[in-house]
Amino acid sequence: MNVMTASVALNDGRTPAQAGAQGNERDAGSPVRTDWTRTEIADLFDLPFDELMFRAQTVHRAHHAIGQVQLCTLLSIKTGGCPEDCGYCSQSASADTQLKAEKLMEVQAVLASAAEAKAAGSQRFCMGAAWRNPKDRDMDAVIAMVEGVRAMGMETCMTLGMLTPDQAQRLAAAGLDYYNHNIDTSPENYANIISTRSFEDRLDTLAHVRAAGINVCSGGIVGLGETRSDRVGFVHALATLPRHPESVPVNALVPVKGTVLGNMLADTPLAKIDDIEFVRTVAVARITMPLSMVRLSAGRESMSDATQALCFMAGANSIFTGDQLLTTGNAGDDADAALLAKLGMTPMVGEEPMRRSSCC
Ligand code: SAM
Ligand code: DTB
Ligand code: SF4
Repeated sequence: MNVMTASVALNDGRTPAQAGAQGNERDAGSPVRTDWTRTEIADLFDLPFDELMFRAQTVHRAHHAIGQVQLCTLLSIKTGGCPEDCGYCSQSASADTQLKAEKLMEVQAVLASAAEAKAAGSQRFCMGAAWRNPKDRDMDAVIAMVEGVRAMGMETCMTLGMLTPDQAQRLAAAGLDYYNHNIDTSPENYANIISTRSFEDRLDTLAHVRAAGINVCSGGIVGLGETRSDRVGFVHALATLPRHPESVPVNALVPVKGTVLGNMLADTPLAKIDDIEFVRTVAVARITMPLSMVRLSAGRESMSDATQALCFMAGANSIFTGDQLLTTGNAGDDADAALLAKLGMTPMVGEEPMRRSSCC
C-alpha cells in the first residue's frame, strides 16, 4: 500500500504516521491513528474551510482512487413495527408515520431484488431490518439471503440491530462481508435521540461483529438538532474505536413527518443542518479515518449537486443508488448518472483500502 508519511501535518505538528506510532500496536507505522483527542477533532472542525478541504483531499488522495465512487444498493427486508424508539426513524412503532409493518421478505424476493441491483451496476447489496435484534428463528432466512447474494458475485451488508456473539459468528460463517450498526451521534447526545438502548449497547454489538471477522460499517446522522460539540464527539467515538470502521456512513437527517425529529424540523425549519457544516463533518471523518470508505448516505435527495460535489471533494467516496433507501426516497439512478457524468466520476473498481491484503 502507498502509505502516506509526511504530507499532512496534525495540529500538534506530528504527521499521522508519527502519531500512529504512538497509537495502538496494530497500526504502528501506518497513518492510522486511534488516539485522536476531542480537542484535535474540534480544531479540525474549526479550520478555515479551504484549509480543511485541502487537508481532507490530501489524505483522500494518498489512499483512495481518485474520481471513483462506490455504488451500494439498499433493500428493506423487514419494514416497520420496530420496538426501538429512535427519534429519527419512520419504522419505529412509537412514531406516528402510518408505515405498514411487514413480515420478513421471502429469500427469493430478496435475491430477485439483488439481481436487479447488480444489473444496474451496484457493487454491494445492503439488507436492512427494522428489528431491535434478530430472533434466532430469523437467522436461517437471513443466512440464506447472504449466501444467495454472495453467489451472485455482489458484496453483502446487513443491518439487523443488536447481535449476540453467536449470531455474529453465524453471519460471518455465511460469508457476510459487512455489518452496519451506527453509533448515530455523540455518546452524550445518545439518550436524547433513543431511550430503548444505550450507546454502550451499540459498542457491544460492534465488538461482536469485529470479533467475528466481519467488516464494520458504522457512522451516524447529522442534523438531529445536535451541537457542533456532538458532531466532534460522534467523529471522536468512531475514530478512537480499536480499529476504524471499514465504512463510515454519514447520513443527513431525512425529516419524516410523525417522527419526533421530523416533527421538530417541521416546527423549526431553521434547525436543518447547514450544508457547509455537513461537508465539514465529512471532511473531518476523512482526515481522522484515512483508510475508511466514507459513504454519503441518507439525505442526498434534497442535497444540491454542488453540496454533493463538495462532499466528494471532502473525501466521501461511496453512495447509495436507486430511488429508495429503506422507507424514504433517494436521488435515483438517472439523477446520479447525470451527477457523476457532470463531475467526470465513475463507479469504483478494485479493493477498498482497508481490505487490501497489505493493509493494517
Ligand atoms: N434497525 C437497524 C439499526 O437501527 O441498526 C437497521 C436499520 S436503521 C434504519 C439504519 C440507520 O439508518 C440508522 O442507524 C440511522 O443512522 C439511519 N436512519 C434511519 N432513519 C433515518 C432518517 N430519517 N434520516 C437519516 N438517517 C436515518
Ligand atoms: C445508513 O447509515 N444509512 C442507510 C443504511 N445505513 C442502512 C439507511 C438510511 C435510512 C434512511 C431512512 C429510510 O429510508 O427509512
Ligand atoms: Fe428500529 Fe433501526 Fe429504526 Fe431504530 S433505526 S427504530 S432500531 S429500524
